This record gives sequence, structure tokens and C-alpha cells, in this order.
Amino acid sequence: MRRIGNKLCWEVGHPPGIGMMLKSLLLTSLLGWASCQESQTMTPEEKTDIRDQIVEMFDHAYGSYMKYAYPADELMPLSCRGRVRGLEPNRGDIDDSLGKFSLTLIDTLDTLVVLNKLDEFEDAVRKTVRDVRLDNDVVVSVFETNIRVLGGLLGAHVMADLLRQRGERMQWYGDELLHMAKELGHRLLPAFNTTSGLPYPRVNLRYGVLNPLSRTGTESDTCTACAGTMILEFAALSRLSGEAVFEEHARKALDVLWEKRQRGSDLVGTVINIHNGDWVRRDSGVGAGIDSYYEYLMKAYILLGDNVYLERFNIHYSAIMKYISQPPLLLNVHMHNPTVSVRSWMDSLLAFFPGLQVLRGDLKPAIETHEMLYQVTKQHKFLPEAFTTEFRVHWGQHPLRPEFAESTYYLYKATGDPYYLRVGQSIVEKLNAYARVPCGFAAVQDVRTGTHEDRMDSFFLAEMFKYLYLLFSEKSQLPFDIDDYIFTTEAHLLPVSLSTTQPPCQGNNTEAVPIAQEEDLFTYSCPSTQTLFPNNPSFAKTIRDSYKYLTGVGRAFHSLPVREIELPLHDNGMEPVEFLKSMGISLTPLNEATAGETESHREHKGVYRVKLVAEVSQTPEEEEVVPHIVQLISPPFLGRTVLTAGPAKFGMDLTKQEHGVKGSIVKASPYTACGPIDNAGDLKGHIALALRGDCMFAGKARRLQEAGAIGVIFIDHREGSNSEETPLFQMVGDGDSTTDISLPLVFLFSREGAVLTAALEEHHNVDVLLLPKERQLGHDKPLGMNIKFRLAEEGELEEGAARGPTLEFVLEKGEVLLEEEEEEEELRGERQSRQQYCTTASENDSTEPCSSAVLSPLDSSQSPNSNSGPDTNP
Ligand code: DMJ
Repeated sequence: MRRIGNKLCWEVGHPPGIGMMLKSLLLTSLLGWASCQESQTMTPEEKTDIRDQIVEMFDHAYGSYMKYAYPADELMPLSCRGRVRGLEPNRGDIDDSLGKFSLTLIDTLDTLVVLNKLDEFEDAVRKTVRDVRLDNDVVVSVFETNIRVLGGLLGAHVMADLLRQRGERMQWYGDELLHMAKELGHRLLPAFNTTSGLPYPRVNLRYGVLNPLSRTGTESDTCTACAGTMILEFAALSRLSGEAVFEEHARKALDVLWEKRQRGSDLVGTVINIHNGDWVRRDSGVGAGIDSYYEYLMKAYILLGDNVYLERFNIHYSAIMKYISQPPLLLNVHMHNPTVSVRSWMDSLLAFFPGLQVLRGDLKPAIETHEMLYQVTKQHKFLPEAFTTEFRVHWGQHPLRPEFAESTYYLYKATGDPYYLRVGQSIVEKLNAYARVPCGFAAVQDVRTGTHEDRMDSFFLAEMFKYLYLLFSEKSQLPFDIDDYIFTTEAHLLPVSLSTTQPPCQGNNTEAVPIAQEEDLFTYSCPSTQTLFPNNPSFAKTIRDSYKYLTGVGRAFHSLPVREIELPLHDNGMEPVEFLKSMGISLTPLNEATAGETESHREHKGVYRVKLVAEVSQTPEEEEVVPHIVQLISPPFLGRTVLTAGPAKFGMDLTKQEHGVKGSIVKASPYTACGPIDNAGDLKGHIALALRGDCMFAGKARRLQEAGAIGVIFIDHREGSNSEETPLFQMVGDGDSTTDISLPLVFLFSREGAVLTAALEEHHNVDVLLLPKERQLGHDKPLGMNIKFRLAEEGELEEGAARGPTLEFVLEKGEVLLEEEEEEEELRGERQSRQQYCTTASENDSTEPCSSAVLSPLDSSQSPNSNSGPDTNP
């Protein structure tokens, strides 16, 4: 047992680890301190109002699910019906959560108890016991089924048992939920049948993994979080059921991940080979792909009291704080070369991390990162799935994820600062304003457009409402002592008393080898008010205040030194500032910005000195997405059907191919191109069509390249997506080198993809041209000027004129006009031979009606944008 000063970190009667972080760290004592804080207070009445509002919202969401969707797995809140796997278009790997086991009902059970809806809970448990089958012939994600369904059953069993023991309710309950949990545990176990002990990512609930009827078992990789997020549920199942096998398997998987950590950096990668334990993706962060692995090490220690988990967590945590944390940012690095960030964007899943930092007692970075996330939500209403280091949208989807609410709850518990109640209030208001629909709450397809998606994931009911309700509730208002429980990653409640329940098998404990590590104040202990806030009741506010204006337009997150550039004047008759302004670049003359400059510098003839206000082109995320097209050129289309497409950051650069890439299209088999390609013979020399989802774009591209395809058109699996409503993005690689991929790759949203597949079905032979939109055949370019910028070499300009980098711009109008004319000639020739093209600029064809399938080009409001989907989500 360890101490901070004289303060015990857990309460008398509990062995080490039990409830430690929850009872003391989380933090009754801090609330006492917090009450003296002068921050925006919230009256008890206001808190009650908001809590009532949250209950009303829950009723709307859960009521809609039960009314329109149950017994289906999920509600489709726009169609007001249930989502049944196989009856709706396949959405790829997202659908692996759906096992025809009334997912949302099970995921919601213990939320009903937290919200004091005990009648509804009893009724829902009866329905679960009566209706739910766990032996369906469905391939499901092991990770999702574990955290949502097994966790849901266990959390509900624990609550049912509690109510039964009180003698008022649930007297009929005979541990049925625990029996179901045990059955499900056994159905997941075949996934662990690998030489390494790392689980397969998917399992067939009826046939397991290796059975020929299972339709799974060909995968070789899994994500780190997928393998490392089993221990809480599996250990709880073992300890409640008396069967050791579950805890043993989960612990073995954690042992493998620990063994495979990069010994130099103590970081782990994102994807690992389940057979040989080699890292498949070596980028390392705290968000998508890894997140709950770290969470479960810390919480396994809290739940099970085993020091090994804490020691491992602490070593990883030091590495995270050394390499990944750049407060307030958390940026992925390469696990072998951790001093270099591999991304300039963050994903929304990392929003859970401040909550974990609270459990670890590291409040300062938790407050900083949380504040940064809050600023992002203020700017975009919700946390986009991915956003850049300058807080622009990188991927605009928001599936009503709860992680930000979760961290807000932990920070409020830790600081008692009513500021966090205001943050919670803003979450509630935004959900009502922007996600509420008549049949529930709908995910946001793109935070920039506010369009909805027909999905309401079960975690919205399992997690979001729990954290929001708890945020606005006093301990005394809850039906049980919340501090006796730990939240799983899906916010299911497991009792910390499990740590006193010995594992059924004592012989296989993970060995506690003492691990040398740097220790700090909180390595083995929980924080105290005195340590964290010595004489500084405004602790949290002081930290937050430095991050208040993070997302101001054109402002980087840290103050950059003023960069000077010198803009030489050329004899073009235009003022450079005016000229650049016309291009959307805003510059401030240095004499307004800097005092104390010598006149000679300011007035040098031919050189205009400016301060670079916006760091244009400095960061990769600012890159403009160059719209591409898929143009159908064989009869009867003859170039009239033009589909707007997104480019890829890897593979062949189509902007450098003068005439694009032409070929006839063939559908890949399997369509997702995630397994061995069956129809290599058909694909050879053709452009492959492949469905997005299930595995990485890069993996698909490699397989199709090997099969002999000459290009790939990826088609979105998200039903109804289209380029008019969703900004284009650039596909990104898999985090490793993609230089081996030389194919041209483009991406079509599903509505455009449907045009192409319909064309293929009808005409069998469809030739297409892949090229940047601006080079669309038959589409005249407006005449313009070619502008070149270059940085002058030091000393290249007249002596004394150039101090520091110098930007030169040259207008080359005449030369370009000549090229334009040549191109015009070429196009005219092509037009004559093809007879007709649909383009407004074409003189000959202006009377030809455009095919209805011609999709409008991106308008200027959509371009430029730099929206690429996170590469963890192909
Ligand atoms: C939840 O299912 C879990 O929190 C999981 O760990 C990852 N995130 C989703 C919700 O965003």
C-alpha cells in the first residue's frame, strides 16, 4: 500500500487497488475544495433542470429504439425503423457490431439503472432473457461484442443482483444475464485460438473461427485496442462465473502486446499480426486503434488490484507524455522513431484520454487537452471524427461519440469546477439542436454541412446519457454508490469489489516482474488536493485560460514567431498585396506590424516586405484536395457522364499524367478487396472497382495491383453519401510506406458509385477516364495567368534587399495563353472525333442536353478543403 504524505489512497477495508482511483482520487475531497471556487456557478435548480432535460432526451432516444427498432440491433432514426444486418446495404466493418442480438437493448440496460428507471430496467431485462439469442450465424467483431454485449450483460447482471438483494425488485431474477454472458464468452473464445494468443478480430457466433461454415478466420491482423480491450469483461466474467479460462485468455493477449512494445520508445503500434505478433502499422497514438488498450491497463489495476497492470500502464504513460503529448495536442508518432509526428491531425476517439489522465492523477495535461477539445466543439458544434492541429475539419463525420462527455464528467469529478457543468450543458444543447430528429438522435454525416446519417449507435445510449446524467447528479441522487464501480470502455459498470474475488485459477497470474521506471508523484498513488492545488484554487481555470482562443481564425495553437518574407515587385503593374489578396492570401505590410524597422528595409525599391499572417502551405493538412473525375467515355456515354471523385495521397499522381488513365472497369471479387482476389484474370489490364470498408485503402490497392489492375475506383460503403453534400477528401495510406503502390486511385461517394455500377450492369463494357477535374475532356479552362512562386536564395537579390527567405512571384501570361491555344486545338480535334461532349463552354455542343447523371462540380464553397478520412477507417 502506498501513500502520498499521510494520505491513504484507498479507503480502509479495501486491499491495494480497490476503488482507489474512484473513492479518493475521484474525489470527494476535491469537491470540498472546489466549492470555494469562484467560477461560473450553477444553481441546484438549474442542475436539476438540465438533468431532467437529459432524462427526456434519453426517453426520446430509447423510446424510439423500442418503438421503431426493437428487436433489431440498432435504430435508423431517419427511416424510423430497425437496422437488420443483411437487410440494409452493407456498411463494411461498422456492421460487425450487429449480431442480431438486440445490441442497443443490451448496451442500454445498466444506463436504465443509473437514470433510476428501475421499472424500465426490469422490463428490459425480461425482454433480454426472453428474446435475445446469442447463437446467430453472424460474423461479429470480437472487440465490439465484448465491450458492448458482454459488458452490457455483465453490467446489467451486477445491477440486477444489487436490486434483487435489496429485496424490492427483481426477485424473479435467477442470474439469467450472467448465464447469457457465460454463453457469449464461450462463443468469443474461439477467436483466441491463435499461436500468439492475440485474438482474431472477428468470430462467427454460431460457427466460431476455423469451422468452414464460419465465413471468417482469414484475417491476419487486428488492432491493438481490439486485442487489448478484453481484460475487464473477461476477468469479471471469470470471477463471477468461476471459470478461469476467460481471464487467462485476456491476460495472455495483454502479455503479448506488452512483450511486443517497442523497447526503445515503450510505445505500441496500431495494428498487429495475430499469428506472429509483428507490427503491421507502427504509428502510435492514444486514439483510434490503441485507445482502450491503455485504458484497460489502468482500469485492470483498479478492478483487479494487480500491480503488473499499473506498472505497464505507467511505463506506457511516461512514453505517451514524452512523445505523443504536446499539450494540448496528442499527436501520433512512429513507434520506432517517436520524436517525429506522423500526422498533423487528431481523431475524436482520443477525447477519452483526459478522463484517463484524471484517473492517473495527471490533471494539468487533462485540463489542457480537454479545453482544446472544447474549443473544437465550439467551432464545429461537435468533435469531427478527425481534425487538424489547427482545428480544421479533417474528417467531418460525428457519430454521436461520448468520449468528450466522458472526459468532461471525470474533470468535473476531479475539480468540482462548475465550468465543466457548462461544458456538459453545451453538449446537451447541441445534441438537441443538431442531432435530434423525430425518431431519435441521428449521427452527423458532416459537421460542416450538418447533414444527418441514418444511424444511432448503441454507445450513444450506453455511454453518452450515463456520463451526462452523472455529471448533473449528486451522489445522493443515484440509486447506488457510483464510486463502488468502475466504468468499462463502453461505460458498463463493474464492481471494484471484484478485486477481492480471487481469480478462479491462482496458478496463472501474470508475473509481477519489477520493472525499472522513472517514478513521479503519482506513479503509484492518487493525487491529493494539497499536492495538486497548493494555495491555488484557480488551478484549472489558470490552465484553461491559456488555451481559450485556440481556434481563432488563422491562429496557430502556439504563438509562432513572426516570419518575414520579402516580396519582390515585378513589372506587372499590380501591387503585390492587392494581387495576393485577389488570390485569397492576406498579408500585412511589415511597417504596420513591426516597430523599429529601419527605413531602408521598408522602402527598398522593388521589394515589398510583409509579415506572413497565415501560414499558408506550411502544414500538410492545408493542402487543397484536387477534385478528380471518373469520366465515362465509351458509348453511349461518350464523355457526358462525369462523376466527381476524390484523389489519393499515394499511388500514381494523376495531376502529372497529361491524359489521365483510361481503361474499362471490372468489379473486384471480393468487392471489398480485403481478401485474396478471386478474379485476377478478369482484372488484368482493367480498372478495378472496389468497395470501401473492412480494411485499409492501401491494402486493397496492393492486392489489386498484384492482380494486374491498372487503376482502382473505390466506392463508398456509406449509403447515400454524395459529392454534393460531403466535401471531397484524399485517401491516405496505412501509415507505412506506400511507395510500392503505383496505381492511380480515386474515390467515389456511394451515389456517384451507384451510377458507375449501374452503367456496368447495363452495358458490361464501360470505359472510363480517370483524371483531375480541371482536365476533364471537353471542359474548357478559363483563360488565366500562370503564377509561380519561389523562395529566392539568400543573397540572390540586390545586396541588403534580402534578409531571410524571399518570395518571388512571376506572372507568365503570354506563355500560358500559347499553351491554352494548343490545348484548345487538341480538344477541338478530340471533340470532332467523339462528336459530342456536354460542357457549358463547348461551342459546338452547347445545345446538347447534359446527361442527368452528370454531377455538378464542386462549387467554390466546397473547395479548397483538406478533408481526408483517418487512415484507420478505410
Ligand atoms: C465506444 O464503443 C467505446 O467507447 C470504444 O472504446 C470506442 N468508442 C466507442 C464510442 O465512440
